[in-house]
Amino acid sequence: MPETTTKPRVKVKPQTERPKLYKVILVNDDFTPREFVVTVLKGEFNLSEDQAHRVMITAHQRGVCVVAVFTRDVAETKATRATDAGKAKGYPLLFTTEPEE
Ligand code: TYC
Repeated sequence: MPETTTKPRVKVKPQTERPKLYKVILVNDDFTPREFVVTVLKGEFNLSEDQAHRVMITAHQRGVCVVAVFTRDVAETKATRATDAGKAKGYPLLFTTEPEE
């Protein structure tokens, strides 16, 4: 009689769970100069002049624009630093964060 072996039916959780990602969102306002928004986008998010200009114009026309996605800590730190850069100049420039679905 051949011996039978049974495999244990155990689901193994993947060892490397992907961290949840967060969007950094640029919010339009009526006061911050366009060129300043572009400067902040380039400085804090390493966007090129062209990318920064497109993001700024999209927020200007539609109200908001996703700048980039990061892990939670990085997204919150960058959004805070970018918002503070506007505050330091007396502008109401606002960056928020939101979890990705
Ligand atoms: N709406 C601003 C202006 O006309 C420019 C601007 C664009 C401000 C995008 C904020 O997120 C923003 N000066």
